[in-house]
Amino acid sequence: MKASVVAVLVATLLVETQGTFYPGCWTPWYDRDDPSGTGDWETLSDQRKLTPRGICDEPLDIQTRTVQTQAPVSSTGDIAESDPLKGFICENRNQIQTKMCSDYEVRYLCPVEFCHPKGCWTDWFDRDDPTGDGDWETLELLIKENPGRICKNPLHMEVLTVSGASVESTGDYVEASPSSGFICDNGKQRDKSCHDYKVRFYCPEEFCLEKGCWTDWFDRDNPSGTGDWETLEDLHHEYPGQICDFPLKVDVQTTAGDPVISTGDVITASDIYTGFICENSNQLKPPCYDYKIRFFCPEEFCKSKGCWTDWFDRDNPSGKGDYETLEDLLKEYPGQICEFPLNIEVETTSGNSVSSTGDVITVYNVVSGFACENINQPDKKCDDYRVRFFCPEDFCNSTVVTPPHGGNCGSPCGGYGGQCCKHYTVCSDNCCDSSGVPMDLLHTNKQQCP
Ligand SMILES: [Ca+2]
Ligand SMILES: [Ca+2]
Ligand SMILES: [Ca+2]
Ligand SMILES: [Ca+2]
Repeated sequence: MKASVVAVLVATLLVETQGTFYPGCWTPWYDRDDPSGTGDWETLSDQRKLTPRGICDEPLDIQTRTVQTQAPVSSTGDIAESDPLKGFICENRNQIQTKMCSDYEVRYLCPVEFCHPKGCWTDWFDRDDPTGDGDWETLELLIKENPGRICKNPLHMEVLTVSGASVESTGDYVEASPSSGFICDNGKQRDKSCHDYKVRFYCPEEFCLEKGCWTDWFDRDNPSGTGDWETLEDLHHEYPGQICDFPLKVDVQTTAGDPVISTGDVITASDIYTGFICENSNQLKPPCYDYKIRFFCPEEFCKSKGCWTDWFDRDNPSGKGDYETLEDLLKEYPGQICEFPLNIEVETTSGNSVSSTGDVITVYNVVSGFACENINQPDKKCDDYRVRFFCPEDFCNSTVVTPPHGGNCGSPCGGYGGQCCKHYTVCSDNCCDSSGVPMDLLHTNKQQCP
């Protein structure tokens, strides 16, 4: 029997609706209309005109509730019709007792092909070779050896040979599941030998949200026309490559930096599928405020936008161990490493992989950096490692301008022995060493900005 790797790749987004589980996902709640005219017209076709990326062509189900109290239609006594393919309509003329419909919002259940789950793929991992008992790429060992880089509860996994071929093509008998990882046991093969495989995992939203990045703020529209339209579709068009296809979170403020709720504007849409829409016609006091928007994108996107630092080797394992922590490195190499790296890479100073040394690693993640402690090793001695970090784009684009600039850093520079220079990462004057590298970003005078 051959274990089916395909099976673990099938998306398993199950949504419960009326006691039945469907593979799919609910859209955000939409409230397009008010009942003040002829009724509350929350039709699918009208909503899709506003938010084409936000709803599938043929929803499987629809849910409706009042905007104010989030109560079902049955609780208001309104006579209304609702259909997943048509949307929701409550006409005032059909109401006998109330004369006017309540204000409703709707959401739709879309099929799984439409859903863009808010998870993310890890890097590919290949910790083992099939030379011993087989190729053991188990989740437990991978997490232990790559702390912070794989979630504890992956939703899916993918397996390929290290050269990129499918498992099916090798004919190997393998065991694979997202909860335990991958094993190819040489003893279970007809020819007593496995191929060498690599694996990656699909992790849930919470894990990805720790690892993504915010885009810049965008403000493409003004409310002078029909409203302020900061839709994802328009923004993708106007700023190609600057926003991921499927953002994980959205953040909106007025261009003055105030929260949306402070304006009192009635917002048509503000979600990861649509972006942001404020229509002047929906406001008691038009026009809408002018808003700006930014998106939180998955790590994969962020990684395509940054740069690797140099390799750093600040410590030797001669004391308690080899401590290449981010905190120490930031102190010793100010301006050369970003404060919030997106990725970390570690190897021995002679260029070998961490897994090849067999050392038990204490710390290995983008937040804390790397540490190997001698006491944890069977031979009581760590190898000597070096680290580098992957930094966000704004850090990579920053330039250090060396003097002549002089004199705006104030007194701290004298005290720290440096000279004044300008560092665009923080948009401020810094005390720099002779090569123009800021000595310590804490000792800055933020008065001067280009
Ligand atoms: Ca409504
Ligand atoms: Ca392998
Ligand atoms: Ca705007
Ligand atoms: Ca070292």
